Amino acid sequence: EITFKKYHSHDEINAYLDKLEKNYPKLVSLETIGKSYEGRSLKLIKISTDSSAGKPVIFMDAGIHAREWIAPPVALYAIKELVENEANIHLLDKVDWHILPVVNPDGYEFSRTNTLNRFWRKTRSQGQTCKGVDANRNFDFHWAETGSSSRECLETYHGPRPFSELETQAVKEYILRIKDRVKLYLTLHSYGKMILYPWGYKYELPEDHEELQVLGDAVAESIRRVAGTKYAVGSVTSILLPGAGGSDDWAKGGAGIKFSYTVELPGGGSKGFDPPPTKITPVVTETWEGLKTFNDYIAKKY
Ligand code: 0X9
Ligand code: ZN
Repeated sequence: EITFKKYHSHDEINAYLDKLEKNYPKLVSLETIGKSYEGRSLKLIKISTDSSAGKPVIFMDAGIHAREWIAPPVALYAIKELVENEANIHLLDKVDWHILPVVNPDGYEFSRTNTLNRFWRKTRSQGQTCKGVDANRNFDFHWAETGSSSRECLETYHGPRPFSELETQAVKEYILRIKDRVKLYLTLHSYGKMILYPWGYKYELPEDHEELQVLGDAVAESIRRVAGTKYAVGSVTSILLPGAGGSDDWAKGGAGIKFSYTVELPGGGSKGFDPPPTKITPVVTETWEGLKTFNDYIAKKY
């Protein structure tokens, strides 16, 4: 059972998804979209009130970066609210949600096993001299350009080739399979209290940046109303730093999904990536308000 009072293991997270599929067979179906390098199942949950209708899909993932532990609980809270809270069933009238709560389970588990490993970011695949690729530099859209590294021991190593990682391949293959239905791509990271849209590989803005900004601003406002948490909204390069090969850029530029956002959740703890378990509930509940605003917009538009 997911409690939001502690950070759960990948096995506990997958067991929760299994339980939902068993208890809510009409609403939930699971698909293992691939295996991680170390063989863990990448379980994706599809939440739909009518899976034969081909409704617009909101695809959301979390846990691309191992140490960003606050991100999977935000995905799990959305899952819990959509599936277990009857008052939210209307959110699914017009859209389906497809959620992968842990993209990089090997890194996540590695960061949990030993305090020395707590701030691991990358996957755990074996290179020539070091382990791990930055999965968020491994997507094939302007891959290996600015803000990524070709040195395999560095934190932003883009990998030996685009989609070298099983985990990024799995996300790519799944999204491409249903790409005409995916109207919104969301990826949860920490930390920074930012809602970011493409591009991350260059300073120019996409031609539809005004609409991306409007929706991002509405989401930030919904979050702010809960407890005053203030998010910044803008393109990656206008408010953060360039980083090519990210999943957000690929979703928009590679898969053609107009609405693509990286959400940088609030930080906490000693280095920002390690908020204490008491922060989980306030973060997941305020973020859920923002996610509902994304839902409303997509439900209205498509
Ligand atoms: O650098 C990243 O991958 C993300 N920040 S984090 O601190 N969570 O590592 C930001 C990703 C923004 N998007 C792109 N760079 N494409
Ligand atoms: Zn991240």
